Amino acid sequence: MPRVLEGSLIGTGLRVGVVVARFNELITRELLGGCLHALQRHGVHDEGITVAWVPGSFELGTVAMRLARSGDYDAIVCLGCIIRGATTHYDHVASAATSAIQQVGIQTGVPCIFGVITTENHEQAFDRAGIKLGNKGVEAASAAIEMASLVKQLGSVPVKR
Ligand code: INI
Repeated sequence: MPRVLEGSLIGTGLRVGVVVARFNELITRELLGGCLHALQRHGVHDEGITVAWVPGSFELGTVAMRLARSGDYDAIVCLGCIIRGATTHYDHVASAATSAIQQVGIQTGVPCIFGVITTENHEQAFDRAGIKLGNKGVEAASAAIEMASLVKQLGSVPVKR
């Protein structure tokens, strides 16, 4: 029989840091609401949840890294909304946020979830914040719980190199 490792969706006892960008706040508040609701439904207690607001998605990685390095969290969720405008600013913010968030997980071993919507316009963003196509914050919450649970199981897998 193969050894199969798979995270559960049971959040009881987990500590989760949620970093949320204020830019496009009308949308990111919906992501935050969906995320917190989903964490609670999966059993994560309020005392286990910390929410930190940052100015924009560009700043998500900095605060996520700080929380991850504190050793106080089993997973970090980053929530943001980047909407393409007439300038190239979108591309810079989107690629910087993406790679910073990825680096948090890789460098610290604490799962850091990419709950950032990247769209062409506001309508598409609202669709992904609960109007039509689900809520990215809900998806991010369950990914955080699954990854936190999986990483706990990986504690029993020895590191050799
Ligand atoms: N931040 C976002 O979260 N979404 C955006 O769409 C966005 N745009 O388009 O400019 C944005 N910019 C702000 C950026 O994240 C930083 O907060 C700012 O540049 C200060 O460092």
